[in-house]
Amino acid sequence: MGFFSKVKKLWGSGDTAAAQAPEAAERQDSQPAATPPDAEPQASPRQETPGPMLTDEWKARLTASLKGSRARIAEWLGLLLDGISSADEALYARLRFLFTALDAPQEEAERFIADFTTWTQAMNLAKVEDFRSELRYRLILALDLEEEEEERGNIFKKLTAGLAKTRERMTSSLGALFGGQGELDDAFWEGLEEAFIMADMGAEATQKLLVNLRKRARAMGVTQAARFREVLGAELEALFPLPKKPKVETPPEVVMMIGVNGVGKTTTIAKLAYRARLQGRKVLIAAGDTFRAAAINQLEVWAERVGAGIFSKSEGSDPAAVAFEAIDAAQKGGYDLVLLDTAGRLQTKTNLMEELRKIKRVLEKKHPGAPHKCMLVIDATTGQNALSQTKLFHEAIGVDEIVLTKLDGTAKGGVIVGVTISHKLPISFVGLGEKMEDLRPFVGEDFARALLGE
Ligand SMILES: Nc1nc2c(ncn2[C@@H]2O[C@H](COP(=O)(O)OP(=O)(O)O)[C@@H](O)[C@H]2O)c(=O)[nH]1
Ligand SMILES: [Mg+2]
Repeated sequence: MGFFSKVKKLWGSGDTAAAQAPEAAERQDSQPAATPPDAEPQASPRQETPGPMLTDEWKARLTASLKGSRARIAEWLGLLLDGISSADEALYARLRFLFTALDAPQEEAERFIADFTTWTQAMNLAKVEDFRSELRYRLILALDLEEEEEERGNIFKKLTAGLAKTRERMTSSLGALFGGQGELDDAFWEGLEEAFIMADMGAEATQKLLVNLRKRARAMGVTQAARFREVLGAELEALFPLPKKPKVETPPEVVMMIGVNGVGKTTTIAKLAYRARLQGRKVLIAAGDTFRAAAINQLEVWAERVGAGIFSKSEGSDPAAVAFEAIDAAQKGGYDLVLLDTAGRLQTKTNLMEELRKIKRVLEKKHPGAPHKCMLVIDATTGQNALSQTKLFHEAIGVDEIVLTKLDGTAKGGVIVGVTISHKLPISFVGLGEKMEDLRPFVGEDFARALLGE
């Protein structure tokens, strides 16, 4: 689902009606009744800025590109930003033209633009080079393009770049193994074991992986080291379970974020809230980390920036009470999604686990089905610690999904394989940087390809 309650997808449909110019597309509620069906897409004259930035030639080029056989976000973005130097009326007029061409309801188009304006101002993104990727990500989510070929390629590139160090560490040893002419003998398996341990997969997961690889090699009839790469690739691609889509009988959907301090819980909440908002959902963030006033404050700032509601109580309040009251507020306010932040002080391990269990119980009682997801955030740079944290939280609370942050630039990305093998938990998102756009859905197959290199 995208930001717009209605958009006409002109690209890639292959149907002839859609292959007509969007000018001829049927107009519905978003257009005044008096608009002739063959009129050009127009925003209301009050908002239109004609002139050099919105020429007929430019309109024709964008329109032609929209009618292409696939979504070409880079091309659309290039056209939108061509000759534009800052986030100003000229850019908004072009965005209006784009949204009108796609038949997006005018009110929602204006909301998108207002939202973007607020963001660029709050984040001080005055110049095109500062906000280009931000605008791209917003359009991707708003128009539901994340699964499209071009964007998948873009995420894959980021993932590959993020995994460069892990890949180096792993493939330098694997390269020697796979490059050999020998059989899959004891020396080969020992070398493999060492490479996995080096990549932070953990001892237990390494043993399980080796057993699976022996089976797979037999099944695939691979006996030579030179062909083992195929075996490993296939094993990794098949490894990752998909996250389940939770059934939400009555809204709001409630997601509880857990994990130790510093792994990226709060910023991940901001990123998830931002995504959900740009997919058209109404989001409430609940400040369940009441241990420090600064944590509450940090969340309030994020909520404001990403356009989410915030529910918070004073420092030192009972986090279970925050959870309870936040659900009340969400039900009354018609929210679709509640993201609950929690504390992560591991110094007081038993207290923390007790506190989290209590929050979970309160949620279950207050709102049947909640928490619909318990998401554990782990930090890839901590390597083996991420493995032990997963064990601890999963055993004490029950984890549904994992978000792996800070995968950008770490050499310990192999931990993801270890966590998956040891706990069989799905990884729903990976953090590839500090920007909002750097939290992306995890695709196991892409991860495997990025890790092994192509
Ligand atoms: N490089 C990078 N930094 C991240 C990522 N996710 C979070 N961070 C940073 O990690 C730090 C701690 O994040 P925070 O959300 O406060 O952690 P919390 O204590 O778990 O709530 C912040 O500086 C974030 O910007 C990521 O995917 N990549
Ligand atoms: Mg925090």
